Amino acid sequence: MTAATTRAPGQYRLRVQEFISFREQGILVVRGLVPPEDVEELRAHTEDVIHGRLELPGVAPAPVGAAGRGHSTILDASRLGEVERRYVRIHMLHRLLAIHERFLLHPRILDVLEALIGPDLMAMQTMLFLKPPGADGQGWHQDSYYIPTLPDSLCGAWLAIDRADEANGCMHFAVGSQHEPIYPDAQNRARHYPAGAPVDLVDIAHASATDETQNGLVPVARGYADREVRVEAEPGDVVFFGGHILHRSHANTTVDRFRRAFVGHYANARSYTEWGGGNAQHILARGRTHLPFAQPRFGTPCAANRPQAVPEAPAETMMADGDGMATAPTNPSRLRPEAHDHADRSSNY
Ligand SMILES: O=C(O)CCC(=O)C(=O)O
Repeated sequence: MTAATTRAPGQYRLRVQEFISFREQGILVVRGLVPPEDVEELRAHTEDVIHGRLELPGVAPAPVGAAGRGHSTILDASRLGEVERRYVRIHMLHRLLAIHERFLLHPRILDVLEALIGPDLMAMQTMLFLKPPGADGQGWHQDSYYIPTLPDSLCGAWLAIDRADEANGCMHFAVGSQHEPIYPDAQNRARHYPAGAPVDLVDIAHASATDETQNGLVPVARGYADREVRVEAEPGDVVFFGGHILHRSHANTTVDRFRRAFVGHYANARSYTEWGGGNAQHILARGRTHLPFAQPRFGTPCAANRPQAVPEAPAETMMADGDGMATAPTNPSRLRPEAHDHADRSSNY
């Protein structure tokens, strides 16, 4: 997959039942969403990271030979070196490496997000999970706790690079908990609820801790104990999940299998955020917005670098006419199909 190629297998059109399922379950698993050749490119890239063949800007280089040589993903556990342990998870590489930007803006992933939280999409964050054999998991947490957007429209897209199952630490979700508020800690309550939290909302501490005696979300998660689902995934499957749903993953207990995944986080581009440098640092992936946005640093085609992606004028006040209903469209260009980024979807990449 390169910025210039167009081999994406076409637009993914969400079905109504999938939309309903996302709302009811809090997650949506789209099997085989990313084509095998794209997953293979990403897998090969992670091999370069694991084996220290790629210098990551700003990240200390891997010790020579730390991960052995060769291209196999099946590594003898005794050869797992510092590099794999250090790189359980790497954040925000889309700001440093073109391949991460392209996967953050993968059109098939954006197709689904557009229907779930769009139409206007802001691409905010990436995480590359390597999760080698023996690596720890992550305890119960809510992603919007870390990445607040107002209004809150955060959605994660978790792309399996390897097969993920219970043994190597697949994702678990507490179905139903997508309706929970965000449980803040005492320090960040105002970030989530600037105008006041629900009166009985308790502060929690140590979200994400794998130690259940420490993680303040454990009592909340217990309320969903009979609805915890384990999501096994094959390479190319993508799990979409909203920012409120409680989720976790267990340790990778295998001795010979990585559990690699690429995760992007997105919000509706009309949500305000101060996270990650604010809206001006996040890429307009689809649609338009009245808020500032960033260009993709490596030129991956998306809404931000289409000619129509000038910052939108502030919305005109809705005027009531004779029947009391709104009148003029706030911005006529929004109504012209050719002015929207779907018009030339085939040239997405
Ligand atoms: O992949 C994992 O193990 C955890 C991922 C996760 O919790 C997230 O993306 O929010």
